[in-house]
Amino acid sequence: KIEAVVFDLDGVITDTAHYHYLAWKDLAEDLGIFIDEKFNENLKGISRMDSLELILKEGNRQEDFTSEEKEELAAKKNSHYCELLKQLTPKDILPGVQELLTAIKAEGIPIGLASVSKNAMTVLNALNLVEEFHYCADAAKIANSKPDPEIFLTACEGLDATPSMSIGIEDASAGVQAIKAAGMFAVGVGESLDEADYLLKDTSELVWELIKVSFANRKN
Ligand code: G16
Ligand code: MG
Repeated sequence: KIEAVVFDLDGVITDTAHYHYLAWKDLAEDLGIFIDEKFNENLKGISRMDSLELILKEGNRQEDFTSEEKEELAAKKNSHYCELLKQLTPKDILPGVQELLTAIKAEGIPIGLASVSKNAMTVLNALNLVEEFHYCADAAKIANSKPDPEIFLTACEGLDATPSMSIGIEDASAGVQAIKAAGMFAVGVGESLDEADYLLKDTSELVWELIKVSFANRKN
């Protein structure tokens, strides 16, 4: 029996990945660094400070700032991101997600959240989805961002679920790697997620009956 389903937030439940991108792109441009959507793939599932480091590295500017200045840059990106989040409403829940949550809930299977975003609860609130989750791992208490399994293992623990009997859903390569490293079954949504056990093009393909079949037929 499936013991838990753990969701990533950005890019799976709603497209805040795009807002993160816009906010980083703006900050990077102020620093004379240019990033595109392809580069942004590397930032998905990566913590705020680690994302900033990757951007500075891209512009060869890693040594140009003190850690205090880096904190300020990260804070600036975050306030822009929070500004963009104000537009978010339940209409921004991606296709298929509400139906999936309802189907899982109907079977009494615990639902968890594994987002390394410190804004995760703000996002869930704006989408009116807080009640759907039995446990949300607290990003502030996580030492290692994805691809480390820590956040998925924390979510399983919080749901009292065995990782090998649990499913994780991700849109980012680092996230799929984190799910696999946790010993869970990985559902990948999007492109270039070869490590996923079950790969879907977009969230509208997240059909619970089909996910259950692929989990039952898993090899290990
Ligand atoms: C998300 C995003 C990342 C973002 C991180 C930290 O992770 O995918 O791009 O850098 O959260 O977000 P914040 O700056 O809001 O703390 P996840 O795990 O939800 O994909
Ligand atoms: Mg994501």
